[in-house]
Amino acid sequence: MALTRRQFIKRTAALTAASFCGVNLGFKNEGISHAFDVDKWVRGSCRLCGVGCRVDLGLKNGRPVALRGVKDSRTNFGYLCMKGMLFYKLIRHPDRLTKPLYRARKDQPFKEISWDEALDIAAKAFANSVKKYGNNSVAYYGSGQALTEETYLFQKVMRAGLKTNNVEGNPRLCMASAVGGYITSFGADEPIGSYSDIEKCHCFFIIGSNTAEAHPVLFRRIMRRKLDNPDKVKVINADPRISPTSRIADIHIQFEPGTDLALLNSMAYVIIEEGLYDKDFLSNYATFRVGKAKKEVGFEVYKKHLQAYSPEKAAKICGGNVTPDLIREVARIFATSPATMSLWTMGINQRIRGVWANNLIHNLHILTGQLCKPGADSLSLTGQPNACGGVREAGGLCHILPAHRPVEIDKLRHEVEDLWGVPRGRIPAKPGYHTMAMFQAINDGKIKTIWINCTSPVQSLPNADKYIKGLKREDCFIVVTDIFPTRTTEVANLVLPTAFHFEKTGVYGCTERRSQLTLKALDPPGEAKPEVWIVREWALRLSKELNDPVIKKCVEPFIGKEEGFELPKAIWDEYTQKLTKGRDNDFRGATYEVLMQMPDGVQWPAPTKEYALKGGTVKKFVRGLDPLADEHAKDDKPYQFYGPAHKDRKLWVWIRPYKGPAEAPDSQYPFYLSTGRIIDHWHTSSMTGRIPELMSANPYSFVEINPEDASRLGIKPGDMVLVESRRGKNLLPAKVVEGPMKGMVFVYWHDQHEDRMINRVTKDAFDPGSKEPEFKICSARIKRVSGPKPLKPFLVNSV
Ligand SMILES: Nc1nc2c(c(=O)[nH]1)N[C@H]1C(S)=C(S)[C@@H](COP(=O)(O)OP(=O)(O)OC[C@H]3O[C@@H](n4cnc5c(=O)[nH]c(N)nc54)[C@H](O)[C@@H]3O)O[C@H]1N2
Ligand SMILES: Nc1nc2c(c(=O)[nH]1)N[C@H]1C(S)=C(S)[C@@H](COP(=O)(O)OP(=O)(O)OC[C@H]3O[C@@H](n4cnc5c(=O)[nH]c(N)nc54)[C@H](O)[C@@H]3O)O[C@H]1N2
Ligand code: SF4
Ligand SMILES: [Mo]
Repeated sequence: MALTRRQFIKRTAALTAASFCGVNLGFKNEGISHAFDVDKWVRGSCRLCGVGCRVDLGLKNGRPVALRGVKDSRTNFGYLCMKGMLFYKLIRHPDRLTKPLYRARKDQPFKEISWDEALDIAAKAFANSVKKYGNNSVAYYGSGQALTEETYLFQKVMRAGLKTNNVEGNPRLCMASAVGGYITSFGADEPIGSYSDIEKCHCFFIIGSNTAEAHPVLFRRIMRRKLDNPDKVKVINADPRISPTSRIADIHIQFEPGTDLALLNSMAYVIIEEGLYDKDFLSNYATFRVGKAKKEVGFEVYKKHLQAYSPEKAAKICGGNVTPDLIREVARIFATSPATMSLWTMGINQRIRGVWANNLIHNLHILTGQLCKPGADSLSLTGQPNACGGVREAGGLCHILPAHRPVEIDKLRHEVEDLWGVPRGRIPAKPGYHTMAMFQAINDGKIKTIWINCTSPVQSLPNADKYIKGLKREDCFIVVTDIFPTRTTEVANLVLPTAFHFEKTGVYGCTERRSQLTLKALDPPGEAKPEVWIVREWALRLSKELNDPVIKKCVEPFIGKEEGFELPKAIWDEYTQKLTKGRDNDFRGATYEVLMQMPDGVQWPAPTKEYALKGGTVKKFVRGLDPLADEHAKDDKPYQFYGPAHKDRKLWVWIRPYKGPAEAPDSQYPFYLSTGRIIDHWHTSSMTGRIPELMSANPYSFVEINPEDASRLGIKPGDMVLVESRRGKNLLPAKVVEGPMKGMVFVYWHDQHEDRMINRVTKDAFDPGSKEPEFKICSARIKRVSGPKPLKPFLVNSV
């Protein structure tokens, strides 16, 4: 789909109007601040997406009244999207949880209890499970939205205190495939480059990402780059669905869900066939690999593998609008542009071949040398504000300890035990349950007590009904820490109210290795408490219950610290000064003191204070730009790939064959069902559903259907449609739109109403490597049930 320039500008203008507010181009921050009647501004980060926009919260008589973007921030330059402008309304929201609530049985009503009682109950529940069923009967399930200090402390107490690696979180549903891709392709997690490559990029390859709605401010930067240089800059969008992102694309590649592995291999085929690869880059920095044993093979073997993906063959696999010529064209643009940047999110990660799809994108960058130079990068966009900082870096998944240390490596595990001052052998050598295995273990009665923090798995897990059964078991004790009632508080025994963003201090680390501090601006409502206080107090009681001084030892450095600032600061100091020392995310320079001086935080690695005060590292692995590349240099080459997972210090080009989705359409369930996001809502809508401006824009979810399919099935806009899979069904209003390709429907997953919770329909198959579920593809059938019906928005509003 090639757009004319006029069409392009028209669509872009419409999109801009719809997607943004508070874009104060040309004003100074002082100008903006005068527009609001506030007493003071407190600096922090946006609570919502992984872009990591920098904000100031405005207070008037101690109440939050406004948010503004920070003009000096190199992330958002003062821009904010609508959600980012409005989340301050949650801070004093009347639905906030304000008291600890408890019920011994899930069929009883909750009653209010004191913190003393609540912490005792939580400690006894975990201690009793451990005594009766062993250390693997307890678990923590956390979030890429928890502060780094929170995730770090939870996982420390679980691993070294309770001797279990059952530490997981929602990034498993989200970024796990990207982690797997970075480690296997580059030897180190997280992107090499930064957002600042956008302003130097000539070809944007956006695949499986609806950047316009999911990363709106970043999309704004991409759009401006394109608008300012309409001929010089090309945008290629690859997605089975036309989304608002496609509207700035010169080329939109539309293919059957799951077939992009064939497309990416075919682009590599063209690059090699036409000699568009960078021979010097390859011979200096790359090797070719295959299989589980990561066997090194020659270029010829790789070329032979690609024979199955000639454009003619791949176009047949891909379907949609994919032709051999289209594949050749995009491969040429990708390879020959002065600087190419790939951007992707869940269309790539949430797949049973998510890691492979990531590898195949990296392959294209390695083959063409579109890496490390200005404007070129293979940049996976992170969804949540702290999936990188808190979970990927600080030890929030069952197989990784803080600072990118795999649990299974004895030397690294012992290093952590020594740094924590706990006996060697305290942390088990075996990774714990990954997310899907963890919830299966609850179904099977193996996990008896779980702490769920800052996430709502009842709504966000695939094939949810299957796992809700387990969560409802009376023999599984569930502690939930949240700020609002949710579908998950409905299955809890103990609900603990926590402080929200700006009611506590701590760090978020976004997509581009950038960590930013948010300062406490006001007290939490009622008796809500910061998580770091809750974990410390719980651990002290747990230590007594189990008569185990090592548990106390885990929180000893933090005893007596004031919870609003001193406590998170002490945790951050321990993590950065001790745990990141000598690691690829060495962050000793980024102290609270430094972070407080920076308008937009620091990018790791940043080993010293002086270096951190300059902002940190914009490009990893590049000599002169990355202090660790200089420190670890083994020769005089400009790039030094010192990532801990590749001892050969090379980038790996992978042989990864095409494999389709776990469940493809058939005669009974003839449609592809995919799910995702809308600009105004955040995930389960527990937050955005409570902001009237956002809720009235999208009061309920709907199903997008291609006009051809709709007309064939007699479905008109607004009609009620049954969307059904082998697992469950939803009843949703139809939106007939030139969005999903023919044979595909797309459903938004924010709605909490039981008829519109699409995870009752999705499939829980997952990638064997990353264990990330395939939210993006399953098969379904659709049927018109009635004409339009008035629908009421729904939120769980009590516990
Ligand atoms: N407004 C808003 N923004 C958010 C969030 C939110 O809830 N709301 N959540 C944040 C989080 S945690 C995340 S992870 C990100 C997610 O950000 P995105 O991944 O950009 O958003 P999604 O809507 O989940 O899916 C993106 C696209 O994947 C496409 N897709 C489906 N199947 C395939 C396929 O087989 N191949 C390819 N190439 N593409 C496919 C879909 O058509 C869809 O357009 O958003 C973050 N930002
Ligand atoms: N069908 C489908 N399902 C999906 C996806 C998809 O694309 N399709 N995407 C998946 C992805 S990528 C993700 S990341 C997950 C996200 O799924 P979830 O993490 O389950 O969704 P959220 O609504 O972000 O849940 C965050 C919770 O934290 C609470 N909260 C807010 N602030 C705080 C705080 O300071 N402390 C505490 N303790 N709680 C707080 C909120 O009220 C909310 O209940 O969903 C996954 N599920
Ligand atoms: S783009 Fe993301 S980080 Fe920026 S204001 Fe919007 S939700 Fe917040
Ligand atoms: Mo996510």
